[in-house]
Amino acid sequence: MIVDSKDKKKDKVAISGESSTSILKEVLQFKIVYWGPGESGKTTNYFRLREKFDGVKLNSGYSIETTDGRTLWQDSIRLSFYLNLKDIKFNIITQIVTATGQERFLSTREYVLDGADGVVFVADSDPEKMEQNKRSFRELISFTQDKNIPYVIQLNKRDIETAISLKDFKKELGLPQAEVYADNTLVVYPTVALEGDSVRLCFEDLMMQIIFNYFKE
Ligand SMILES: Nc1nc2c(ncn2[C@@H]2O[C@H](COP(=O)(O)OP(=O)(O)OP(=O)(O)O)[C@@H](O)[C@H]2O)c(=O)[nH]1
Ligand SMILES: [Mg+2]
Repeated sequence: MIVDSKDKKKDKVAISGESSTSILKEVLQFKIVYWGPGESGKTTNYFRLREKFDGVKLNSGYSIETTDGRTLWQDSIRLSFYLNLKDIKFNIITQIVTATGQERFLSTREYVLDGADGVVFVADSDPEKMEQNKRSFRELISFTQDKNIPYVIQLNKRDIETAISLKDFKKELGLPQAEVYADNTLVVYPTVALEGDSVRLCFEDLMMQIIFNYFKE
């Protein structure tokens, strides 16, 4: 779990927004991309994370939109965390980027994915958006399959009345019906990005996978 400087009580966890007295060994830079169909809630995730990690942000971030509130190019922000492994301190700089879900911007989407260390796939709970969910998921897999990039799947808008069941969603996307994988991460993260529910959990679990991947290599 990642904690920012306001969350000092959770110090036993590995990552924090606070510098400690141990010697800084290395600065690691990662990039996380929020990917998914148009209007599934990627920019909303971005705004909630920006609020939740207010204490550790390195810049104020930007959000480039069309006049109707759709992402034209991307949203981006950089956050700084510290990871203490034994007596070695790592400064982890994470850039969060959201891709536009608009169909007509396929080429910019691929560009945004360039250099990604991890992806949050944001799907929409609206059953009428299932085809878009599937298309976007296939697109993501086709761009990432050779690169072994970790990703987590978020099923957003769990608050809507007609929300698809988790079971049906997993079936449609060809995912295992189990709730968790062996490493305890969820197969699907149900979220209400509008309220900020589980947005941080989803982000932190992906960060842990990215860090684990980094040290494994
Ligand atoms: N009911 C509900 N609405 C949500 C939720 N998350 C986002 N929305 C709404 O969905 C709409 C689209 O949200 P955005 O965050 O702009 O979606 P996006 O994925 O960035 O869209 P593009 O950039 O156009 O691909 C907005 O009206 C949000 O308020 C949620 O959890 N529940
Ligand atoms: Mg957007």
